[in-house]
Amino acid sequence: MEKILVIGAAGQIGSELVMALRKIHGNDNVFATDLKQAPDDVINSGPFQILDVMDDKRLIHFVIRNKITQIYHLAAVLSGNAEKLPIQAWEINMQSLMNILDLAREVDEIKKVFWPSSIAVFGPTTPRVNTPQLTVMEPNTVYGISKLAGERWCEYYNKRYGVDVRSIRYPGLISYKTEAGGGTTDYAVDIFYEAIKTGKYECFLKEDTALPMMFMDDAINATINLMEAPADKISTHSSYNVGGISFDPKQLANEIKKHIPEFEITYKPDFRQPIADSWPQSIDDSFSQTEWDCSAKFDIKKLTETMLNGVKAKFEEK
Ligand code: NAD
Ligand code: AKB
Repeated sequence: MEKILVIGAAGQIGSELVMALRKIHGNDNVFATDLKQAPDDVINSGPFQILDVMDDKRLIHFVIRNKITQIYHLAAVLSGNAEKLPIQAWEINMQSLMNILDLAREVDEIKKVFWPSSIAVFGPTTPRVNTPQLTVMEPNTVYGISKLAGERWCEYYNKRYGVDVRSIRYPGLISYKTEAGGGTTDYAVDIFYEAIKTGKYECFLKEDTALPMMFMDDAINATINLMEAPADKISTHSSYNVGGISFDPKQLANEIKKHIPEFEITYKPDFRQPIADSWPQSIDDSFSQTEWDCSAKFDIKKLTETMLNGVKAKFEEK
């Protein structure tokens, strides 16, 4: 029986991943942890504890006491927030990963680790359309640099110490359960809240800034598929490309207008525009697809409908 630790369980991905893992492995076998309180369903359906991933001593005690066999390490400072405090972001993103990799090396019971990378590993010199798995990688954001360095460390710990660490370069993730965590792709979440609340949205990216995106359900399925794939199918322990869908703010606004015809969008690019301009517009995940299933079911139409209904229901609950 697996005993799973999720670090960053109060965040955008963690809050949904914990619930999906509890359905598969049983509520009591999935330990949710974060620096802050998680949503009610996470706290009420199984174990939840405040735990700082930077505190390696408490972390190792927690892992041994609860006989943890798998770790999903999701805590990080995302691209937009990282540019505001680059050195602190580097410290958190790198040291937390090193704590987890060392733990997995030292504790025999830990059989698998999941750590997410990002499309931010690519940079302005990378081919931006259908970006392949192997290509030029010269990220120019502190977040992207930390993710690229993290990928190299994951591969190193796999080759040198046999740690079975698996990773996805997530595109921008879109969901309504928990707020997005300070990234460059967050406009594609915020836009739905403002569309419903005020009928207007001022976008911090230009209208034609295409980026790869994915609805959360598809991201969770891809993550679980990767973690459940047999070890002999998994050739890559740095990180895998995952494509999702690609659109720009104008296309998303037009999709929203099909449901809210009076919706208005304006554009006021800020410091996140150059970050977005340095990232791919679309991702080629054909290599990943040969080893495990990372296909997306949500297109822009289904994603828009689901987000509008989900955000509306959230406002009605309040
Ligand atoms: P998030 O900011 O919503 O959640 C991160 C969580 O980690 C937060 O709840 C935060 O409180 C927690 N955390 C921060 N420092 C911590 C610490 N020291 N100890 C314990 N917990 C701590 O982020 P997210 O969107 O859920 O992203 C999770 C991971 O996925 C990150 O590594 C991120 O880089 C990666 N990722 C996310 C996206 C996306 O679009 N959401 C895309 C690519 C990669
Ligand atoms: C961000 O915008 O920082 C994240 C990501 C793509 O890694 N959503």
